[in-house]
Amino acid sequence: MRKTILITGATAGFGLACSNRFAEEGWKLIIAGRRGERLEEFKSAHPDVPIHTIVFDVRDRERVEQSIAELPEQFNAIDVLVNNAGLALGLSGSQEADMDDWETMVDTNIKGLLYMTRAILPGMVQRDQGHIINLGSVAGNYPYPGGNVYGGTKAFVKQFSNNLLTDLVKTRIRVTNIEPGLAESEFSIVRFHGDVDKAKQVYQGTKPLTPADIADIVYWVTNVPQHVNINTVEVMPVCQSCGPFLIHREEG
Ligand code: NDP
Ligand code: 8X3
Repeated sequence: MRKTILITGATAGFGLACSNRFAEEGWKLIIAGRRGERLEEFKSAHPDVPIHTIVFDVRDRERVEQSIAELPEQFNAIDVLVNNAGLALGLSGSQEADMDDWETMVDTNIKGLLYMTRAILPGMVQRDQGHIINLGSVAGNYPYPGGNVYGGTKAFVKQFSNNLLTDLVKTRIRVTNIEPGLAESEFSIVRFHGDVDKAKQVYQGTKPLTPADIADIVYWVTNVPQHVNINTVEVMPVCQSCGPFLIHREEG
């Protein structure tokens, strides 16, 4: 029997790559995002795959709850939830960062992820089956200049994932936090508010991770034996590593 996966942020990047991968593997897909036309394009391109589309903003709690409550019967037993929708906005220091950018990141990366999780978890617990896969980031583990609130939201995702595991220890539900480093998608275009040239520079001279690399990892963690939980996967491209501590020295 086909399993069911719900992927948020399925219109681009990691979410789109996961949609492709799980469609190829014969799963039923629930794909979500704000750009409905992209979801419909995906659905038309995969006529043999059962696909349900949800056009919503994950920040809209009521709409999230309603969309999950109203899932067609064929799709309402979700085996895997991929909490992927998310974004970074800006790379300014905290003293000058835009408060609206900060709020959008908190509302999307933290609150949106919570709305999704809270809407879907009771069904998983009732069936005593399921897997929640969160998209964290290396930014939740290591600081970098300008990472301030984005990194903070991903640190939240990390700790929330750990705490979910403790709440669910008496169930068979699995929780995995995937923490990628440099990966090329629409991520930097969004971070720089549509400045494509600036976004390109982020990847210049590098061989970054691809969305397909992340989809491979998502597929792998869902396919380990049922008694195995991959808690965390931290992954960087070979060209990336951590920097030294910053030390500011006074002149003279
Ligand atoms: P993309 O910008 O390519 O894709 C982001 C997806 O999230 C889009 O499908 C977008 O869909 C969706 N999304 C954003 N905001 C909302 C919202 N408010 N409501 C619903 N959907 C939303 O980025 P990536 O694929 O790279 O990023 C996916 C996740 O991975 C994010 O959580 C990101 O933080 C994380 N990540 C990315 C890394 C990278 O370097 N690329 C590294 C580590 C983690 P739409 O606009 O149609 O709503
Ligand atoms: C995305 C990776 O290094 O741009 O989460 O924060 S990074």
